[in-house]
Amino acid sequence: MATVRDPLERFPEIFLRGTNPLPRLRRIKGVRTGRGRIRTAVGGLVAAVVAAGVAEPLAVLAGPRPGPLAAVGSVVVDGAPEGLKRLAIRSFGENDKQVLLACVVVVVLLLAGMLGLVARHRPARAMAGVCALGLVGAAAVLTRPGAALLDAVPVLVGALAGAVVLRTLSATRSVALPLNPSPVDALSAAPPDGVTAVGVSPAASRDGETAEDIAQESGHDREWVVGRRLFLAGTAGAFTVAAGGLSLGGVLRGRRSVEAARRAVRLPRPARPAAPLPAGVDLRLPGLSPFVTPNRDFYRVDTALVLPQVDPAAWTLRVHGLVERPLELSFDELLRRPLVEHDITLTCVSNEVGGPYVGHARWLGLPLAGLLREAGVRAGADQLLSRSADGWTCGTPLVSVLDGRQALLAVGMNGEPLPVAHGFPARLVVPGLYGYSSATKWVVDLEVTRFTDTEAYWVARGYAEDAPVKTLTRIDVPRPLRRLPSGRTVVAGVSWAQRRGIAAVEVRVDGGPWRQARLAPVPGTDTWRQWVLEWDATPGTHRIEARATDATGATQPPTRVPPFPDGATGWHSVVVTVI
Ligand SMILES: Nc1nc2c(c(=O)[nH]1)N[C@H]1C(S)=C(S)[C@@H](COP(=O)(O)O)O[C@H]1N2
Ligand SMILES: [Mo]
Repeated sequence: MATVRDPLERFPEIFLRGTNPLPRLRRIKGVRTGRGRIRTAVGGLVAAVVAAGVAEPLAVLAGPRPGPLAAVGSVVVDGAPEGLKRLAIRSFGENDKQVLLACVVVVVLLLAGMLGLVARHRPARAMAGVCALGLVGAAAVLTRPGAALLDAVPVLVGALAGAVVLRTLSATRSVALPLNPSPVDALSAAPPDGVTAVGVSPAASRDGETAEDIAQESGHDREWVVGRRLFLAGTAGAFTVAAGGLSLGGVLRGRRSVEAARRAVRLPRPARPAAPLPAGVDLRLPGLSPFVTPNRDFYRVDTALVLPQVDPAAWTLRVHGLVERPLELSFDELLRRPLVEHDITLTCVSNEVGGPYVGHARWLGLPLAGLLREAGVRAGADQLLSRSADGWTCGTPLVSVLDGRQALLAVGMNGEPLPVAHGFPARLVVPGLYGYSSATKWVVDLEVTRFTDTEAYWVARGYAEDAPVKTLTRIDVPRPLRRLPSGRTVVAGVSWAQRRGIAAVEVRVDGGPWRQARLAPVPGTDTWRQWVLEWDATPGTHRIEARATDATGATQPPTRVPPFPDGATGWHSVVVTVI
């Protein structure tokens, strides 16, 4: 047997010893054939998967922050041009996060495959490439809010593991195998000098080429000589390690989840409960959005690729900045204060006319105005800058918090602790403002400041500093492009103009006269309002349009305006065919 030069190079041997190289292995010349190229590229992929399988469980052990892939994804999210993000939200809706993570994975795999190819001839460069990838991952992790140096260790260890695998797999080469080697032959044949041809007979193979020939031709006399199956065995082994690592990471993440802590929270009774919803608030029509959106159906919009897991026992809220008496509040202290309930419809600025990013809930929380008065807002301040556990920021005009509306530091949503996806343990809700400028989930910090001093996340990306919700109407029934039987049917939907309230909704068919829809009662101005109109549908294709008028007398303008930079307007219309 030739000498073993490097412990790394024993890797193939381990597999070879355990297997009987099968006689009918086809010859794969690692150096020149297309297959060899695929094989080395696969080596790169395997290395990447192993790197992830090693880094992920370590990342979970290191702390609650997202792992390297999610960190890279978040860097992409934060750095992406606003137009691209809008496109992503429009194209992928609430699956945008999965799509983005999948893109990151694909890019990493492509790079890894390329490094695998490089590793064939330039192992040193490939190793440098792996190091570079590891450093990019580490840098991404370190830019995440709250990251400590320790958080970079898992991705670096993962990169090291990937480097070892890549080196090992790219050091394997296959050569001719005899058609019918006897096991004795195969194992006892002396390899040509300098070639550690374990298990391969230098005797003639099918096309007469021997390990020696290959070694001489290719000049790769330091390479191990192994068969394709060996490579596959190595690959399978590496995938097993990676799959084990990834599922371990998943289990550990599950244990770290705050879901159990959430279920243990007992919300206090409100000191000032909301009045029961007026009878008839919900018209209960099939296809019409229910007045109260169940928590599980509530739209979700945020930049978090991995849901922040904020332990209520460790949570505090800091109130500071331009205040007389900075203060800090624990979750227990928050729950001991007199809480109020309020019905608020939340809307996202990204919602297109007719879109889904609107929902209604009864929120339980501490009035924000009282909390700020306690801290004592100083003259000159005009912005409440709130920050979430994952570093997202939101700028709310101070006047809208202090003008008497029910702005809340909320802990409850429809009678339960906030779901993790909706900001557990605490979030802001301010009636009348789009979520990007008012509704910070996983909130941990309130800074009283000035708009001229700090720009919040979406304002830095071009959205308006002050964006009151615009009056909007959505036709829920009938659905677009529906085929309906002719005769009496209903047109129904929801309209909202938080703070102002909806005074009228009108519907028209095919540009005909506007007709008044019947409005359901509402508990106040801060909620959406259901409406319905009976319609005698005649055969043909029809366009139904709807518009609302708010309580100030302003009617929704007809022209469509896109969501950027301060919210969409225009009439919603639906085309149906009556048969
Ligand atoms: N921490 C955090 N809070 C956030 C956001 C975010 O990206 N991160 N997005 C805001 C936006 S744009 C909206 S519309 C609302 C949506 O709240 P929901 O997901 O509970 O419906 O949350 C707001 N709060
Ligand atoms: Mo939003």
